[in-house]
Amino acid sequence: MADFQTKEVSTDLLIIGGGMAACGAAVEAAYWAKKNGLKVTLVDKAAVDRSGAVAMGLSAINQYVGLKDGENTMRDYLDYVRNDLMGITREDLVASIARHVDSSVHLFEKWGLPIWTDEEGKYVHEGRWQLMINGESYKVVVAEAAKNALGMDNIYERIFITEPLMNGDKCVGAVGFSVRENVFYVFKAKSVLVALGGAVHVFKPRSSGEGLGRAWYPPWNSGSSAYFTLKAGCEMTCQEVRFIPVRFKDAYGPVGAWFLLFKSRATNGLDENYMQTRADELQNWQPYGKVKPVPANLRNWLMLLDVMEGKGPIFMRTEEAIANIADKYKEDPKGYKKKMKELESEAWEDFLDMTISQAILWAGMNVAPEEAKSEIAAAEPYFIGSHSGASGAWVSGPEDLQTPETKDEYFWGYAHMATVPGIFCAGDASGASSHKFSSGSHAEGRIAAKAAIAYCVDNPAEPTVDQSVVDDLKAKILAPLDTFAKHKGYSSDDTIHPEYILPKMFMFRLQKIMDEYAGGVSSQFKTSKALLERGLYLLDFLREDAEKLAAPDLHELMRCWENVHRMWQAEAHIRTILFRQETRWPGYYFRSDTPGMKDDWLAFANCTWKNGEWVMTKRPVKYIHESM
Ligand code: SFD
Ligand code: AMP
Repeated sequence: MADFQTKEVSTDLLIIGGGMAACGAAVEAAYWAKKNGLKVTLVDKAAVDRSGAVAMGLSAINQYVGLKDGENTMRDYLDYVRNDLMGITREDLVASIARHVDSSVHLFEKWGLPIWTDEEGKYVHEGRWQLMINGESYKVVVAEAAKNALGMDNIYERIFITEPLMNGDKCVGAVGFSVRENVFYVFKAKSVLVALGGAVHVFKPRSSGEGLGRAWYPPWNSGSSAYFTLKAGCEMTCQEVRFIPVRFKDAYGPVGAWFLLFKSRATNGLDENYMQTRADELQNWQPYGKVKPVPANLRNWLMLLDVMEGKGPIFMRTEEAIANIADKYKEDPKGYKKKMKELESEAWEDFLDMTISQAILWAGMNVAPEEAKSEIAAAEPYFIGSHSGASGAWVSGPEDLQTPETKDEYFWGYAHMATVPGIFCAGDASGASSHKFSSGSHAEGRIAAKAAIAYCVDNPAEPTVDQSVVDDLKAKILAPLDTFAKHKGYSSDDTIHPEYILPKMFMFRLQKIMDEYAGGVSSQFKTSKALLERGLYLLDFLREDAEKLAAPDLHELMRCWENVHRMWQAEAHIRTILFRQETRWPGYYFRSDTPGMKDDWLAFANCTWKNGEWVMTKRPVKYIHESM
């Protein structure tokens, strides 16, 4: 530790994370900061050009509401999100994002992102809310605008944000370390915008052995948003609402384009369509069982019922879907050939744009999607507030979207500010506002950044930092390097040691606990009070051993803290599933001791970590005007 320098950076607004939400925040904050003579600083653990979930690119923009185009009303979108989340949603937040998201999409287009258009120049939709893009360079395009807005002098890359910097109850910045050089960073700020993404690898993944590490959501998003906000004392929401996506098996290629654009079916090993053969099951989950589209977790559930009865494997009928579209051109052999080529290249581009490994797996297995069906499966659980999960911090809605009934519950001054003053959250970091995806996360970053700058203007006092707090944090954060240095060489294999635990082994233990007790893949997503309590008991031992994490180098030091962050996400999850005495999202998790939905649980399950204790709070679900 002796050769570790400390660098201090003072700023007004600190944006932590460099993904979609952070890039949106950067663009908006730069504008308002300039007007007010304020400084904005952004810190990312990676390089903004290719960091976060959109690193590989995307093939669709999944939130485009089309409000001005008159395609949809706000109520249409609010109903869609409410139904997909089985009623648990903050409509004020969803509306706040939805009314700005189209403008983010128009900015992307202006900055150079190719959005598909038809002969009339209209956007090509994948589904009602989704637009097709040539999105291999999506993140580069969005990052360029953020970099231009802030200037590279205000962007710190490859710094892993480890802990909030607190002065009593007040957040005065963040600390972290460079993953390339021996430098410990202290960022002092009047306001912090948290956009550190979701959490992957909290649960044991399906991939193992040579495929280990492959996941749908990015493994480098390791629960830092949840950790940061929990440790800062923010109230959290929907920590039980994990997301389990159905994905092409083993390389996790997304299914949206196949279900929506190509209008494919999925069938089981007996060629049955579980959405038809299991339709009666939807009666058990009313009123959400009757809505269209069927909520994502219920679609999963019908499929899982087949799998649990041994009726797998489940296949995406790519060959059938392509044939159905091409059939319309059968009369004209030349046109048919051309269409087939077009469909074939669209099928491959979908993966080449956002999940290259799926295209590689197809190539490696000689898959021609126009000839053969491909296997799909429910992935392991992820924590993601921006897709069809909802976990994140509990944030204030904007004032103008409140009703007299919601105002006292959902509004406390600045839009998208957490319950700790000065901390703002966006994208995966903010909860109960699902279905924002890449575009909505960007829009939420913009909304939160504008509010955060207003907060800085209203609260101009310089942050007061207690040096002893910084010294303690530095010692704690760098300790794994010392632990390794002190004990290495004692055992014949440095990965197995009586005095310390390496981050990978630590992660395996965490994943095993979550998989077996909290309803992971191996438990068919089933759990119960008894299992969850046993999981918490085992997590206690893991937390004790976190003190013995060891790191041979800076990269492994990052791995140590990533896994501590995951562990906190895990505990928030288990505690909140325990707190909610029902099963509301059966295709995400099923509590065998409380198998159905209960009316008195049409409510938010929130948690706060305060003075070393977990405080659980039930908060009411209140929708905003039906006329919106
Ligand atoms: O089809 C630290 N997503 C999709 N969105 C769409 O709009 N269309 C799609 O087609 C989408 N699909 C999809 C998607 C994601 C992935 C991985 C695939 C396919 C394969 C979802 C969006 O990508 C997602 O909603 C947004 O990106 C969320 O934005 P944000 O900002 O909340 O998260 P981020 O972009 O991952 O950025 C996180 C940032 O934090 C950094 N970071 N920095 C410092 N210190 C730490 N401790 C940090 N921890 C993390 C990261 O480096 C990153 O910069 S489809 O499948 O649905
Ligand atoms: P995915 O590729 O599964 O992440 O989905 C991309 C988008 O399509 C998201 O907005 C999903 O909610 C939506 N989607 C995926 N599959 C279906 C389906 N079968 N029915 C309706 N919407 C879907």
